[in-house]
Amino acid sequence: ESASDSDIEKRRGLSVRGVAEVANVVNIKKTFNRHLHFTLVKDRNVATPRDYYLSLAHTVWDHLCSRWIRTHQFYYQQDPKRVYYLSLEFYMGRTLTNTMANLGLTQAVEEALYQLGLDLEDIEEIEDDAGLGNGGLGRLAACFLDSMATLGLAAYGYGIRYDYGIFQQKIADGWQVEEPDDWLRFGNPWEKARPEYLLPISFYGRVDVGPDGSKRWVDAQTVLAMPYDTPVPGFGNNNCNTLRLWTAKAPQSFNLHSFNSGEYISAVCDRNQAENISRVLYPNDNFFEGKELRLKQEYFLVAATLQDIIRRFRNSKSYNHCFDNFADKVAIQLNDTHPSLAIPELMRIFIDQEKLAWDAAWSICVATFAYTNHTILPEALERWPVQTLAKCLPRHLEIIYDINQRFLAYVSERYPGDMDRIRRMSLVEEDGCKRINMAYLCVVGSHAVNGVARIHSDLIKKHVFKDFYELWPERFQNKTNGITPRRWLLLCNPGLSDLLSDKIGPAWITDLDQLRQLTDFQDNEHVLRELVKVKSQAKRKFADFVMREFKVKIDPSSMFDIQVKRIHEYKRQLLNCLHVITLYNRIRDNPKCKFVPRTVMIGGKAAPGYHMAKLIIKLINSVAKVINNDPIVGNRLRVLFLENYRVSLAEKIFPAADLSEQISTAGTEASGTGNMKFMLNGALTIGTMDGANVEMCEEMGRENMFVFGMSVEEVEALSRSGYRPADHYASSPELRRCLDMIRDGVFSPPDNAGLFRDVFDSLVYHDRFMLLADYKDYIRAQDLAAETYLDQAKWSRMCLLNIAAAGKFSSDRTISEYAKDIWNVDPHGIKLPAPHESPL
Ligand code: T68
Repeated sequence: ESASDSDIEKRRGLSVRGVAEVANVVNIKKTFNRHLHFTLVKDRNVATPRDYYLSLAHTVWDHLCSRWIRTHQFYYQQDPKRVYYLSLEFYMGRTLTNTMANLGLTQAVEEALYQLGLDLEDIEEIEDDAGLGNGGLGRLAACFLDSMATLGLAAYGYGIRYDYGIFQQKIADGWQVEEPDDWLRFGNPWEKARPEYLLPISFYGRVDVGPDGSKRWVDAQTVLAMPYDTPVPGFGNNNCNTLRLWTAKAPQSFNLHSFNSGEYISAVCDRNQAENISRVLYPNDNFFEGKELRLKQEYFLVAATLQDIIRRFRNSKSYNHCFDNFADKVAIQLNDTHPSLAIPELMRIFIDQEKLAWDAAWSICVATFAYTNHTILPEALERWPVQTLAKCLPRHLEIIYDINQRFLAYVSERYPGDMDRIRRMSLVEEDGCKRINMAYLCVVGSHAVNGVARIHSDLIKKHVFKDFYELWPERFQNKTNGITPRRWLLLCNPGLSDLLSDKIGPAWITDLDQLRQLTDFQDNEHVLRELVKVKSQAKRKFADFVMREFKVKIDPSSMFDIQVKRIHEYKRQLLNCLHVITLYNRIRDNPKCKFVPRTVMIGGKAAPGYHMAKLIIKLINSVAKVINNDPIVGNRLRVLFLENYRVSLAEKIFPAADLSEQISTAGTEASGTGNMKFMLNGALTIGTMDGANVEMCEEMGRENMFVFGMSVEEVEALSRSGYRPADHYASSPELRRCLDMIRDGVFSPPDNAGLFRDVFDSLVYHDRFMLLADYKDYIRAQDLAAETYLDQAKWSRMCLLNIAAAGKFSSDRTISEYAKDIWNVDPHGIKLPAPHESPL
């Protein structure tokens, strides 16, 4: 129709995907062909889809290089304060589409490939995710890099270049099976190795005391750290920061004794030992595993990074041959306690190597470091056994003891005679096996400590760090998490992006608060219909994908009810299951009843050693099998486990979602960030008053969210008064029936009727996360969601108001707050000239 033609024209004019200028298109085609010939050494007859992907990646890379070099020249000249984001995880996902979007190349590339007879979307699908993270914590680091580059901060990400990222999840007979994620198999076109900048890292050995009492770490073994740099382009500002990832290399001298004693072959083979440090990401989320290899990874990152930071400081213009102004020029953010050894390591460098006095060194450290806490679950807190530290890092253990001694002296000065307080606040836990509480070390060694959503920041002040908050209230802050609107709207949802830019202009991309303008359209039927159309298209597209990829047919007109996140008892995927079984029973009891068709999709990885999480996956698949094959159900209810949930699959899911499940027990999910991605893409939330849900609800208004369940205060009160899940089992017939079905083998394989007994027992006799207490209110909220879904006008209006209220959850806002309140840096905000425009 003609109206939509002019719509398309109008949107082209507004397009934020760059302009397909003829000159650009010609240039891109030329470069693409040149890379196919000279870099891949292929012609069009023998080129594989991967060759096309790599040619395109190299073409786009060429557009990054000048911007990357010039950004770092600019930082050298201006010498702003540098921000270092230290993280054991950077969950980056794919890079091609993001780079094109941030460089404004998308349109030109699309056109160039079209002229070459190739399809951009097919090519994009070739790229493997960089899965160097578990979930929220690692993805947050990736969103922060995008925002720091877009805001023009002189910021660096520092992490480990794992050979194997988060495992690939396969489902076999309903069970999770892990496969290694060999993501570097075909090479990585987005990194530049820097083998010329190797740094030595020490392990083991002992502490030597000099005649003057000075300490030295001696007889240590050495492993080398080799940096690989990945460019991090900002959106539309010609800025390009660096993510530096370290890989472990054995030094030439490694195992020299064996070489010389004729054990040549086994000595060469043993080099692997050293290089295993960066082999594989530990696949636990919200769980501490005290393995020596993990400790070595943590120290490896920290030691390599601090050498690099100090080298850069020494080479900078403001270096006065001392460290007095170090903290004015360097901010180091610790992403959870995983890089917490940075605190004793910087002290070791200052004292043992630079010969600073303790007090001078300590004030610089505290002024430099800041720490972000991501969880209050006790099993996730890092408490390293003193023995492990003594063996791997003897000098650091001594320094930690020294820190503790001075700290406790200060505490007893402030609270004379309060011995219990001193015991509680000690960095060294004495009960049972002696351990160091790394979170306490971070609080003592940082000038700022933050939680990741308001409710979480309040809880850490009340519980985990109560004594520390009393001592230093000024250290404690909140920084509510955010997500980058570039990846999580512009790039993953072009249909919605175009609609938004059409209605309110494209400024939302770097100023997400602009979305508030949408409120003006809340009663505009035309706009609401367009919104419904965009959602339906995304749902059809996802249904096609599910058909192709999983060979499962789903109905795009049913409500897409989705829970995607790591599988964990506190996230309560089992509560979702109980709802699904409840719906199933209602259909079976009353096959003629009015029913809002639903497709319930659940996805996520279980940590390989987490037995209950793996059993939950098996249960979901078993429930799906029974329901999907029951002819009485027909297409009213479908259940689907989404295999191998990861960043690139998430990008397909959020645009297609109607209902977002955010159902953790109040007080357990520090923030959540998936919740924000659903909201930004126009899904409605069914959720508890937990994590960032609280603030989402506040932004959109309670009438626009399906809120249910106990509040934190109610959870705490119930715990105190003694929670008895069996009472709920006894008193609610609908709930009891679901649980009995799980116990009695309705979903079990024929040869193993008792398979889900542990699930039943865990819920009815323990129920640590109080699912049974929240069941009834959850079902009420689900029924309300279904009823609302029937009223399309109302539902779409709520969607619009959700999107309109999502501005706060931009990681640009989060990073601006870190910059101002923690790092004391100014986003330079200026746009650098493009390489062809002018010299710096
Ligand atoms: C998550 N934490 C929080 N941890 O659970 C989530 N843990 O609420 C929050 O939104 C997110 O952090 C960002 O702040 C994690 O993802 C881990 O992945 C993890 C990894 C290793 C060890 C412990």
